[in-house]
Amino acid sequence: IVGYTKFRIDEEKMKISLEKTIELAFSIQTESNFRFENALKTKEISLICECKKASPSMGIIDYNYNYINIAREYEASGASCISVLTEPKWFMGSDDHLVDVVKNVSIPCIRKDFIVDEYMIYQSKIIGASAVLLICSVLDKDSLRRYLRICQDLGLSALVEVHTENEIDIALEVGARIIGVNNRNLKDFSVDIRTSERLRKVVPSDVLFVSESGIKTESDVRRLIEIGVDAMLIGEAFMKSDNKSKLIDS
Ligand code: IGP
Repeated sequence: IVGYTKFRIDEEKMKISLEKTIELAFSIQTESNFRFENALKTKEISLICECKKASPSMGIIDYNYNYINIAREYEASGASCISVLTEPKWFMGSDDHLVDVVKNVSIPCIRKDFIVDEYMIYQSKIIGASAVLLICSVLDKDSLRRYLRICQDLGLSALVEVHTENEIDIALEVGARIIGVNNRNLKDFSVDIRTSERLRKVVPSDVLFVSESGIKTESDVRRLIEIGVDAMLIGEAFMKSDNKSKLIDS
């Protein structure tokens, strides 16, 4: 996925240069900065609800993918933020999905993609994202630090995704303010919610702790509340449900 994304972005760069993209990103006036982080701080426990048509582990999840209606339903049900997959090949997402969702809801949206080039951070700002995902296992420490700096300068929040203690150390060292523990092992797609339980203690309380992936049952949610997560990022369970608002309410 990373290799393909690099190739994809190189092609996009040929259409609009990095210099132009940077210029455009900084020229955009947003009403407020770091909306994603602020939204997560408003509630004791926040929900980040995801719009995702397909995934490498599941294949197509929603054949009738109406991301605008889904996002509206998430907002109406009390979601704090919306995550929109923009990766085109494995998740069948698109930057346009994010643009449309941002136009149709008033809560902050995170661009869910594999950021492997600073170009993508500027793009994210331009298409209206309030946050981006930075995955520790695909970025070296220096890139992570550099990308966080760019996010900071643009007023974008960064959800720094980790899966191990060691990655948390790196995330904290480079100054992450929001850490997302992925319960899914990206190497073999196995999911274990105990990953969040184990890593909760390692993240200091002044850094936001998001538990991501594989959250499906009421007992999963209860457990995560008990261990004191700040937010949960849920995709599949909501995407598969015909009554998202009822599920979110419960
Ligand atoms: C959502 P789930 O199991 O509820 O659908 O997971 C989210 O955590 C997952 O989509 C995700 C993801 C990612 C997708 C987590 N990290 C990185 C793409 C890239």
